[in-house]
Amino acid sequence: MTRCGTIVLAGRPNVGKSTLLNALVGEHLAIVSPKPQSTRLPVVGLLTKGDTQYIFTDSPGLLEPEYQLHEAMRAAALRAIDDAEVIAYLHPLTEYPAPPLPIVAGLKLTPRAPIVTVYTKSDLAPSRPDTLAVSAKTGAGIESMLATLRDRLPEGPFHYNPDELATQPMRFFAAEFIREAAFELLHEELPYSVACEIDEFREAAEPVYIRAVLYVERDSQKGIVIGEGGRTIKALGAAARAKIEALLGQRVFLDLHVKVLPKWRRDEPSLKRLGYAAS
Ligand SMILES: Nc1nc2c(ncn2[C@@H]2O[C@H](COP(=O)(O)OP(=O)(O)O)[C@@H](O)[C@H]2O)c(=O)[nH]1
Ligand SMILES: [Mg+2]
Repeated sequence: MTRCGTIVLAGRPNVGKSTLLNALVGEHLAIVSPKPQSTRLPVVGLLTKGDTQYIFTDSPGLLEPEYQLHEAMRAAALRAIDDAEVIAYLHPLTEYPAPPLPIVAGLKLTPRAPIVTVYTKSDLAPSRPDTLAVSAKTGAGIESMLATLRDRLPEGPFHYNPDELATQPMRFFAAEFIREAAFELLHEELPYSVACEIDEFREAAEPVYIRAVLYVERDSQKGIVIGEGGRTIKALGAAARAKIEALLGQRVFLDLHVKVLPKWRRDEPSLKRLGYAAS
């Protein structure tokens, strides 16, 4: 009998959830940044190995909301925890021991699903007996993490074709990779004011044609994103295009524009329009 089920990667911001999702799936799906709170929406990654299909969900970090975007991110993370069949609770090994998840997450009730505590970034700390520890950097511990999760997954048929790695459409990843490039190339708080919308995605074109709008919150930010003589937006577009091409396996023409959507992080209609808040 095969096994198949959903596993949410949950934990505080910056513990390595997105990096681990990518390592598990073997493909760069979830955006990663040294800056915390880069993940805004759950990203699903699939791994089919032998008789088991793992449906992993990367989730936004559990945090105290400071503004409406944060509230939407926290709600998405809590929904992902509620929906999962197994909770992989990630915490850095350098900060052993992990406080209980309900405390970290501010949950009123203990979640229904079994919780597996997984220590991350094991390459940065000495190993400890009797702890499940992984390094997404070196791959250490991943096999034993998979074995532990497998035991907790329900028996049942696969939900997806074993060759599939992702469930979300390419335009979702295109928008995410533009944001990832913004996290790499823009400084300080500016990446947090960046959102992205795909206006057009012509997959049949050669190269694939994508028209995207990068939104910021203020005019002054627009100037910085464009940069002197358009230098910054050009570099950002090139970095994002390379990421999209790597996942798509095809050449891409990225037509990238910058616009101001005033205070979108605190504006419910804007959050809905950008797909961050449930409509
Ligand atoms: N040394 C080390 N760094 C890691 C590891 N996993 C993630 N990181 C780094 O930790 C930072 C946050 O990672 P990210 O996956 O974005 O964390 P998230 O906010 O929990 O999704 C990034 O700079 C990663 O490169 C790991 O296994 N080892
Ligand atoms: Mg993340």
